Amino acid sequence: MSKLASLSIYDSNFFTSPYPFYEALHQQDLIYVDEANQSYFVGKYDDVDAILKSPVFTTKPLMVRAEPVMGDRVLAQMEGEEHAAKRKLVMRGLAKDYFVNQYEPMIQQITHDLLVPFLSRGKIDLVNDFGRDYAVLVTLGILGLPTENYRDIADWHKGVAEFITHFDQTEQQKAHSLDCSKQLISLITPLVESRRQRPQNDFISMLCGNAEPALNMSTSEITALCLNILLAATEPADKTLAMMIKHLLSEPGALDEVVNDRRLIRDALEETLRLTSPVQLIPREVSEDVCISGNPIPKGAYIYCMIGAANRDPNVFPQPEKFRLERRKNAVQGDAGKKKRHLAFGGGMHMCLGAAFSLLQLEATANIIFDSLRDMRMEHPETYQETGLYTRGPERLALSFK
Ligand code: 2IO
Repeated sequence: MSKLASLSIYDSNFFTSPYPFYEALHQQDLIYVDEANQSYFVGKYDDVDAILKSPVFTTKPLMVRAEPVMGDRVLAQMEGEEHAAKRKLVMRGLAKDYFVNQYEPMIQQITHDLLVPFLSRGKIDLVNDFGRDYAVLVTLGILGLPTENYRDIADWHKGVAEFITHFDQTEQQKAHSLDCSKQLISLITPLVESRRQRPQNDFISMLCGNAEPALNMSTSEITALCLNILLAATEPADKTLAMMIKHLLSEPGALDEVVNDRRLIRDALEETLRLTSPVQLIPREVSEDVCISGNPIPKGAYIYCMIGAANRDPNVFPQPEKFRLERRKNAVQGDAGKKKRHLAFGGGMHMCLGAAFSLLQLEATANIIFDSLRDMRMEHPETYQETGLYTRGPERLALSFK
């Protein structure tokens, strides 16, 4: 039986590191409640897993969190046939054969081009010198959007992401985010219209539905879907990459092991997603009175699935605070005999549709980094700091290499 404990998401200790709060949650079997905001923060693996799979917990919070900056509904707000058809269409665009033939060479080129200026210097900040540009360039490449002014696009993306992931935006900051959203929408809208007139062999033309005329999406829906993909593919990518390198450098012998056996990159990525999930929270609204681990929760309350906490549940992940490359092999089995996976990609019908793609993407990039930056070391490891409550990642990752 778990008990309710108060938590303020504005608590500066929570912002500095949520991990001690997760540990207390598991040790004392807690559900956190933020009374002022009628919000419950749930972090037990089995609770989170069940919430994500249940239609009782709706994605209604996205109406206020995401829709204003997306300009229309995002995929996660949809259900039934509409959701299934649109999800399938996007997933087809991200399929493995496209990856091998089109996206992988593009990802390799972007990675290489961004690394080149640093190779002779022997130093790079993997977040600020590489990751930010990398993440947005790859996403623009997938969507077939122009890359000349990608730094502007990166800034607008940042404004949009802040609207969705920051809880304490001032009115002024909100206005800035909405302005960034306007800029992106006016960039993408004419492109959608032109692809509708003259389809090409690209992602947006595919969304315009020449292959799937029955879907008949409006321009604003397609634009919102592009913004959805821009955000979902960009935000977590550089964070995950930098945190993986950080973990490999912090765990004695781990980097060498992976550099010498590249099949282990996949394990390193999965373990990074578990230990330091780039998306920490998934919001839901409960559509009827429910009980979670014995606690009554009223209809209409917000539930934040703390996937970052669920991924450190000691009942599922022994010694959860440790980075272990072999963890996946030894995973705990669930009821159906299936290995219990981390919940960093969410779960249920809205589980990340880019999960497989993102792993292939980061695998391709990590391979090039390992080939190009030999003998990597962390500079000033004591200054390493992660930030963010909703999406979380390192502020910088200063490396030296040969
Ligand atoms: C637009 C939060 C980076 C998604 C999103 C609010 C919907 C959905 C997610 C992820 C990651 C982003 N939610 N991707 O949590 O598309």
